[in-house]
Amino acid sequence: MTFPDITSFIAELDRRKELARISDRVSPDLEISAVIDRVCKSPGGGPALLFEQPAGATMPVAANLFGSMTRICLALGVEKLDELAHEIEELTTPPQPRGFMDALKLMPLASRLTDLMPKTVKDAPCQEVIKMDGGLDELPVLKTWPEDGGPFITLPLVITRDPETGMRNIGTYRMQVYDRRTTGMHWQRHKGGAQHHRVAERLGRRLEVAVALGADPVLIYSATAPMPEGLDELMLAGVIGKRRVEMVKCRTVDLEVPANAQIVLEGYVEPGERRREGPFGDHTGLYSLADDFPVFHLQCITMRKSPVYVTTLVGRPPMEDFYIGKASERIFLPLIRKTLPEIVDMHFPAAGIFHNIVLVSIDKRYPGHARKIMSAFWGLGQLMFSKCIVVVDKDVDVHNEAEVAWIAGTHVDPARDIEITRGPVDDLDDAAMFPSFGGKMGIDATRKLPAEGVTREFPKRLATTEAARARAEEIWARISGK
Ligand SMILES: Cc1cc2nc3c(=O)[nH]c(=O)nc-3n(C[C@H](O)[C@H](O)[C@H](O)COP(=O)(O)O)c2cc1C
Ligand SMILES: [Mn+2]
Repeated sequence: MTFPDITSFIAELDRRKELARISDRVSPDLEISAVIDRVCKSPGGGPALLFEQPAGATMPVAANLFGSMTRICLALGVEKLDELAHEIEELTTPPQPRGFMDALKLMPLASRLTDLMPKTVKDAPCQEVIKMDGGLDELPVLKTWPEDGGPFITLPLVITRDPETGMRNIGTYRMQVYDRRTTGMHWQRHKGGAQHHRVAERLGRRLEVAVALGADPVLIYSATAPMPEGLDELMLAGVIGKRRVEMVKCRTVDLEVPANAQIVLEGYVEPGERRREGPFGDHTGLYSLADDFPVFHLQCITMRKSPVYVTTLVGRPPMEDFYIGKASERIFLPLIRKTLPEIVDMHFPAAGIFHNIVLVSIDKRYPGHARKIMSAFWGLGQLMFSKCIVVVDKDVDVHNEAEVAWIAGTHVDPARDIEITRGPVDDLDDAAMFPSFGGKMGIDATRKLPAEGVTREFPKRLATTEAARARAEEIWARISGK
């Protein structure tokens, strides 16, 4: 089961005692963020938070809604994230028909796919109230860290269309509030929104933008997912949510927004316009430096009668975005395996903020195989940002970071097993030689083959006999009182 909107999700979290309600008048200026940070740093990620009456605000603020394994699973309608991986695997691996009757059996698959397409509705909760002269001062936007350039909307669904092809994109890009009608638009150069803006600028045209705040959990997740360019995030939402996403036409721009959103900002980005954005306390745990970014001009706000402002805090890991990223790690693994079937598993440790540390296990089949995987990642969608990739054999559990460290330490000769290259890096990587262009490292921690020039004998791993192990378990059960 997935949730029709964010309020039903919040109600379910409440029922499951996964929500802490805070009635104190906590300030959106640093205080709410400090509370979120404290909660995220508690074991397991702490509860979801509902600030019922933030100081100076006319609506409640919800945060850390997805910030635990339990809640990200609940949000996406599964017990374990791997269930989603299985579904996606099934959906993307159509059985091979051997004849007409077999082919007929495939029909349900086709109808399942059309069942997932978004559909347009006329009446939408997100348009209960329409404010043509509405301003961002109505929203309890958080200033998150002391040296932030201002308040930032951190969990928006930014919707644009490619001015030439009409293809839709939805991405989560922070928006710095400059005043009641303008914000920054922090789509980084590699992202879908930035590409649409590039096309619009080439055509010398204004790019219409709609921003949905507080859509349903599956949609909020889907906007953060590293979907290949040109694939609609709403299809992914359809697959995960197992229903068609309902969209409604905006009032002032030629775009559609999720009908179930809490708040919608309609507006546009002008070609050529830039403004200083940042600094911003980022998910690197550092302040991202101020830089020039496009500007979003608000022309209309629509909302529910009693909306909730849904937000997230980024900062030094672990934070809520670790769990959101975990979902992408699991969901995209089967898709990556479509072209790289030798990949057994992968893990992005929280401390590595997704791409700084990437641990991959492979079924090694030939000389240079680990390096092939590194090259593939460096050329594959947002995996291109992978800064340090550690490749291990399939018998290593990549989710056990200590095990990977042990294996890397014992299996790697740095003079031989490290691959250094250069390429595009994440915009937020301030250690890189140049902005968004820098070095990457791959560590081949697999067992080496003679054909890789390693003819020295390599020792076996320690393990006792089955019989001795069974005896040990028996004695352990007794002395540990189990
Ligand atoms: C909480 C959060 C905030 C994010 N902020 C930004 C941002 O400000 N700019 C950006 O380019 N990407 C940001 N991202 C990452 C993008 O949402 C992500 O790369 C997404 O896949 C982009 O989608 P796209 O490929 O359709 O552009 C953020 C992700 C999360 C989870
Ligand atoms: Mn996209």
